[in-house]
Formats: sequence, structure tokens, C-alpha cells
Amino acid sequence: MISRLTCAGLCLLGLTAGALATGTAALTLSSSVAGQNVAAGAPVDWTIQVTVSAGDNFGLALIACDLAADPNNPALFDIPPGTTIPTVMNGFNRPGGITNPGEGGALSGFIGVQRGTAGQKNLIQIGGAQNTFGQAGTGGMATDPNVDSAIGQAGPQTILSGSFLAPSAQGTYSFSLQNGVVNVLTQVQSPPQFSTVSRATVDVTAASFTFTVGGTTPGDLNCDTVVDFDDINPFVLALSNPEAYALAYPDCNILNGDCNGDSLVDFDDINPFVGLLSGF
Ligand SMILES: [Ca+2]
Ligand SMILES: [Ca+2]
Ligand SMILES: [Ca+2]
Repeated sequence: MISRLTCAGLCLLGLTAGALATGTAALTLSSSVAGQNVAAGAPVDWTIQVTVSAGDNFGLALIACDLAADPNNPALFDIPPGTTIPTVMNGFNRPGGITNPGEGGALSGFIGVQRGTAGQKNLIQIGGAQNTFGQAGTGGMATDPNVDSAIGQAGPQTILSGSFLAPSAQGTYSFSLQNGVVNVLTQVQSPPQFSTVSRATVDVTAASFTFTVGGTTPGDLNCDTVVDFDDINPFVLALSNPEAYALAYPDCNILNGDCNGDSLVDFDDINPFVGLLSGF
């Protein structure tokens, strides 16, 4: 599914090379709504980070990965490209670094390019590479030949973040990083000397998150994801005046008031609600 076009920059740098690996790079994909219930249409943020091993290399030279939706998600959609790149990654992005061409008006493919079936496109080849060749490139790419060392070795380094809107179809959604490729610096030299790189072993075991649309958290009547005394007043309101509750908490599911699991919110839920509260 990777087109020849999108290989223009990254394939040059050994995306598919099979050299002996040096060091490890752990990729993570996180979201502030991971594991939570969200309303249809609510923003779902995501952040990609990398942690590079220290002692056996000199830091990140290239990173590329795909952000993919689980094909079994309740609804599929074209994942919009990322929006925020930390300035420390400038050496990996155009014009200083090397990336795929931008699409849809974007100046750089660092934010990912959409590939796949229309209406369910994933975001592929997020990221880019530093110019390690010792010479400045021209044409708006690889213009920075000065290599930055130690990137990713002081702790998780954010690569890119973005967001999309939660679909309206109910159920649990899962997103993960795939096809992670990382090169690390094995030697850092000043131009015009080139710096050497090696492919790292990539760990993607923590590179996924889920969220649920239309799910319920029994007892969480104010939808702040915890069940505590702040839920007492909205619980009483849900019980006594459902219409007023819907107005006061438009993004909440009133079925969070169903604490005995019979799909009704009524007086039978009072004792189970008190039971949930007394857990605190
Ligand atoms: Ca630089
Ligand atoms: Ca609550
Ligand atoms: Ca009930």
C-alpha cells in the first residue's frame, strides 16, 4: 500500500535495509482519553513518543511509523494528519530534514500521509530523518547538515501529536502504531564529514490505545471518569428530573445512573449507587 511517491525521501535512508541492529527504540501511542468513555463527536487526541536506548548509540537519526485504526473498529474514517511537531524535531522535518512530500497542501509528509481505501485511510510514514550526509541539500529538503545527537535518550521524545473526532457509532475503538522504523546515530561528525547510522530494534508493545463511544461508567453522573461525592447531586437530578439532567450534562449518558444494571435509572439504583460511593 506504500506508493512509490511516498518513498521519495524515506526509502533513500534505508527504511527497508536489513543491516545489523544497534540499540532499541520504544514507540508509544497515547491519548488523554485512553480507556475512557467519550461522547460522539468529542475530540480524541493522540501523541507519538519514542525512547531511544543510551550507551550503545548517539540518538535518533530517523523515525517512521504508521498510525492505524483497528479494521474491526465500530466505524472507520480517514485519519487526519498530525498537527503539532515539537521544535526539537525540526532537524527531521522539511526544510532541515528529510521527509516524504506533503499532500493536501501540507509542506511536509512528516505529519503522515493518508493511504488505504477511501473513507478508512490510515496515516502512514509519519516522521522523517536528519541529514547525516555532511552536505546541505537543496530544494527545500535536507538543508541542515549539522546532526543533533542524543535525541530520544533523555526520556520519551514527542514526535507528533494530532486529534480526530470520535465517530458516532457506539463501541470500543482501537488505534496502534505499525511499521515502526528507527535508525540511530552510531557516529556523529561535523560537515563535510558524514555521520553513520544503524537500524535500531523497535518495540511497539505500548503503541496503542482504546476509547469507547456510548459506553457507561455506573455512578459517574458528572462524566469526569471517577465516581465520588461530586456525583451525588447529578445522580439525584437524573433520578428526579431526567430532562433537567440532560440539559445540565449534555455530554453525559444518563445510563451512568443505572447502578444495578437493569438498563433503567430509578429508585432501585439508590442503594447500589451508595455502594459505589462507599468504595471511596
Ligand atoms: Ca540539526
Ligand atoms: Ca464523577
Ligand atoms: Ca437501574
